[in-house]
Amino acid sequence: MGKARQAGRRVDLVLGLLIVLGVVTGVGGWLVDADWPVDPVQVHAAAALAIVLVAPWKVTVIRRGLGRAARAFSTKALSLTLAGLVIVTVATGLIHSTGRLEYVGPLTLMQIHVGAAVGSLVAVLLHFTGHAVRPRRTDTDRRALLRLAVLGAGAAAATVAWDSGAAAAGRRPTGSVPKGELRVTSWFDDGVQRLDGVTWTLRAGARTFDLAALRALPHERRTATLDCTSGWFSTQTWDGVRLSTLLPPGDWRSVKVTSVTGYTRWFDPRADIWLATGLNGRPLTYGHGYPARIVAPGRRGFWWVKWVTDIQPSRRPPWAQFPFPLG
Ligand SMILES: Nc1nc2c(c(=O)[nH]1)N[C@H]1C(S)=C(S)[C@@H](COP(=O)(O)O)O[C@H]1N2
Ligand SMILES: [Mo]
Repeated sequence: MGKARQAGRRVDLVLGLLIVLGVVTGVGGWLVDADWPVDPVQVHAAAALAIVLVAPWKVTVIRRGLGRAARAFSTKALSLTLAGLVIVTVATGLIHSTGRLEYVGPLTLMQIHVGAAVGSLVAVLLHFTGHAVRPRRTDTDRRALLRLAVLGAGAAAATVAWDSGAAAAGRRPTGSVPKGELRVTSWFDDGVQRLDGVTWTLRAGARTFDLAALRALPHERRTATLDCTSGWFSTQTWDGVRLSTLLPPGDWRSVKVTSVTGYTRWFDPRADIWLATGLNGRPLTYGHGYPARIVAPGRRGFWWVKWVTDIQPSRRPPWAQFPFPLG
């Protein structure tokens, strides 16, 4: 095998691994709760910047490949598609971290980022099944390992530089940037519900509350930070009732909380979870979950179920649910 081809294989292998690392740490960054002592987003950024550092070599490899008449058109098209998707993924991720841009047309930057990342992963899999780049023993000689170490150090240095220079100040370990106000956000396609406070009812176990009855329960005020996986967080003051007040812990494994839209999460009955009716001293707005929504301090935004209508004991342990909402 020629030297050039081997160099190309190594660049491909490293890029493939970096893309996988990026996806794993990206999903990891969505799963971490606020107070976990890990910071996958830092590794996520380092993987992205390592891709940028390797890019010049990849450009050379791609040029050479495109020039080769023997390569099928479909292979070339796939390579270029993959390159384009990776560029979009890395660019949207880095731009997001600056906190300067949220929307591109109707899409959030994070939607584009995740969409392009999923596309990249699919293209990587097709690429490697198309012309399998299997690691060989000779790929891991001392020189290759040394280069890998240099790349790692370069990526770490670039991450520190990016963090202190370009990235928005005050980001959380989840990568989210600070916002003064909550953004009305849905996990997937739940539209804003405009519920009628007169006819709305809450079922909690065997009991049923109307809004007046819920409001008559002793409320407590607390400050909590909502940290959305779309990459922002905001700290606000909430008025609410503990879940354990509405449904005293009993002989069940979780508390199932359901929205009028069917959006559902299961909580540990002993966890610090609230049903809020007020935000900053006022009733909730429709967009933020009127008449009642979950406040889950320390949990990512997708746990904060809005437009709650049902709170029921469940035999399902809280860990036995999909990590992200399906509804
Ligand atoms: N019923 C329902 N509740 C929901 C969602 C949803 O799509 N449907 N989105 C969640 C997500 S992803 C976030 S970040 C928060 C956003 O709360 P906000 O719109 O009050 O800022 O609501 C959560 N609660
Ligand atoms: Mo979210």
